[in-house]
Amino acid sequence: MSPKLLDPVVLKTDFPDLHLHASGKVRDVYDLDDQRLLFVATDRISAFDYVLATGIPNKGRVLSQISLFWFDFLSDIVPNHVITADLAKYPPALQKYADQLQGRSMIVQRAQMFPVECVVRGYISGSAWKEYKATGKVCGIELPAGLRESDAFPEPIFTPATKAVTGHDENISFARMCEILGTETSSYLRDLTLRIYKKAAAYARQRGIIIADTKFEFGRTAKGITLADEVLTPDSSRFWPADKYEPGRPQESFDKQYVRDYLEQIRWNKQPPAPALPPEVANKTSEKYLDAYFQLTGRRLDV
Ligand code: Q0N
Repeated sequence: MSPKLLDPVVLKTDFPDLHLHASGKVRDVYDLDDQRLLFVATDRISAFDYVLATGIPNKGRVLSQISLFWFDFLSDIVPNHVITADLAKYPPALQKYADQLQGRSMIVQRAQMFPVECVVRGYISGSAWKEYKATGKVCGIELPAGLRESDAFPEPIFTPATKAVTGHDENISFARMCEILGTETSSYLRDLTLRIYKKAAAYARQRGIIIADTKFEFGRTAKGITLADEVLTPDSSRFWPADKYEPGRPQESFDKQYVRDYLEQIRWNKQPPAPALPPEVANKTSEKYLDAYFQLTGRRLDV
């Protein structure tokens, strides 16, 4: 048996002849031509709002493959921006970057992105729980009294948000969304978001994962309103292990719990620079991502 070579962790992509179009905490998007972008998921991980100094082996690959799974699963409801994730079909000029791109990238259709994030919540958690405790409402939506932290809402709720100048998400009312995008587009995006969430959450629940909430980004392409960005990953959603679900308290994160526990244990002040993770924590977390992929899809990601 030949020893398996360790996968290099991709923290920074390095494509000297490509122009960076947009970059986030975890993903980098490059311009290809007037129709297409190259979308790359790195192994970066954020916790408590900061990108940590250490990457998680294979995280970018797992998140890409989870997204691709959902794009396909949802393709009867909504068109998506994926052109191909098959490296052999990438332009010749990208072939020299095969090591960086393999399994963690896609070529996507350029879309006219809507400047509103379509957030849907099936369970009350995080900022929504704080707001409900204080006001009885979530993003202006009246809710029944007596909900406990992490309870399911009677029906999933649509709570749109915009990217504030700070880079933080700012919740907006549906009425405000209608001022930005118009009533027709907003109603369409809301209904589509709820349909997508319900179909995906029912599937995941059968497979032992609760998708407590998630965020979609849509744009307009020749195919009409198109699902873009990454979808229904542990980075864009709260995934909870169903077998440990217990309302009345915050739930463990499927993927980041070891990371958060470690950062609390070392009493990081949550100010930059963000610390590095010990290899055991990074490797354990890597396993959690691989487990999530297997639990959702029934497929093993060979790494
Ligand atoms: C795009 N963003 C914001 C990745 C996600 N298909 C598209 N067409 C045009 N623009 C975009 C997409 C997509 N997806 C969306 N940036 C570019 C979200 N980004 C932030 C960085 O990480």
